Amino acid sequence: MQIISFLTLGSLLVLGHAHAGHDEQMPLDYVKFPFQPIYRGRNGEVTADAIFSGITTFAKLPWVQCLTRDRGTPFDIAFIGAPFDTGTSYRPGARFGPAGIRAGSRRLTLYGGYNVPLEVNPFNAGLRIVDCGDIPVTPYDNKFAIQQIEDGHKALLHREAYSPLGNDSLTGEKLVPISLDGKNHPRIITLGGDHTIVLPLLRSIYSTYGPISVIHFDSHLDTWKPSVFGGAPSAQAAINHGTYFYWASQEGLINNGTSIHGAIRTTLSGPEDYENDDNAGFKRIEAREIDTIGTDGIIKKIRDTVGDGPVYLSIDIDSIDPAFAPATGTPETGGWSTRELRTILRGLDGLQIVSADIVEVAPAYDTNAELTTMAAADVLFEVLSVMAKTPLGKVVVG
Ligand SMILES: *[C@@H]1O[C@H](CO)[C@@H](O)[C@H](O)[C@H]1NC(C)=O
Ligand SMILES: *[C@@H]1O[C@H](CO)[C@@H](O)[C@H](O)[C@H]1NC(C)=O
Ligand SMILES: [Mn+2]
Repeated sequence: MQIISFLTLGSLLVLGHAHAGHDEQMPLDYVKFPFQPIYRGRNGEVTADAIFSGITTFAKLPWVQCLTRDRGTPFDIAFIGAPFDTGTSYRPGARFGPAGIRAGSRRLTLYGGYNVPLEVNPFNAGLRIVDCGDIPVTPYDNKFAIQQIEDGHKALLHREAYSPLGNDSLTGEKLVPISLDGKNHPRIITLGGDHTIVLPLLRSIYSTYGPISVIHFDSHLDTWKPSVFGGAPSAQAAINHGTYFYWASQEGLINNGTSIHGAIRTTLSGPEDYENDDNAGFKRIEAREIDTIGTDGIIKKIRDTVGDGPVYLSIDIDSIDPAFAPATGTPETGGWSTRELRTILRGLDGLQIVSADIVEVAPAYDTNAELTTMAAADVLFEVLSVMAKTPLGKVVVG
């Protein structure tokens, strides 16, 4: 097997071997990061699989059918799509977000994937990282779809991680899991979908970690009461991409006072929207604060708010200015640059980020240059890097 001598990646090699019986199933053996020697050239040189060829998964990671035939295959971090966009108030189209983000992510490993400022290669950090494809989501019935998303996410999250929990990277002391059941669960990165999906995702997170602190990058609050946002002509209409945090707060899924929004710049129905947001348990960072306190100040505010506990990270692509990420459901000018958001995300290094998502990517409104889907993929590269650096566990004191 000539592949072996050219692969330096232990963890993915293990994955390939674990599936020796599935050789006919192309992606598992076919997708091997970084440069995938498919065949030897005339002079014995190795030709890499080009990043623009083949089947597109996130960052060309191995495709594992986690919800169906490969449900026994463990992993440490999984990407999964939730192609739902019938909770959208303005531009629809985020159902194509998972496919678009995957297309925008193809180049992530072109040079190997080493993250210079974070000093880590998340693809080569000893973790098994996979793309699970998409959760099947009906476009005909929101209630049913929201349940599908919760069930699909739980089916992945409730498993145990592939790699044993190691030792604390700073102190070297043994780590214990932070989950309610004391098990070491994998981390899930969900590709939306409109922001409504975060309600079922938080229900899943709650089932594993209890009430969670949320870091939410968005130009909008998304804690609106249904009577304010959408008018709520029916119980189902009351659950949409501007109200899901209201419901999450009502259901007790979110820690009160240790959650925070970043990049807020929406207009309001009135100042009382902020009172309502306070009641939902959130602190706020306005987009314009970047001009006064800078990225360092924003990072400090976030870290001071969420502390050392488990945190869920939800990124609306509209936190980035539409100059950099135009393809989204409800664009707002005056946002952060892609560079600024990436810097802020790197500033979350060391936090216990249990899972994350990126939402509201609607590729139909993108430029031909894939500005938005590329930004979404690069943002997730920072999230993945931060996750790869920090094991999900705590040191037991005493
Ligand atoms: C963790 O630390 C223990 C000693 O406390 C050591 O025996 C073990 O090998 C370490 N594990 C890793 C993965 O470094
Ligand atoms: C959160 O705490 C604030 C301040 O103590 C309180 O006014 C609010 O009702 C709480 N919200 C929830 C959802 O418990
Ligand atoms: Mn949002």
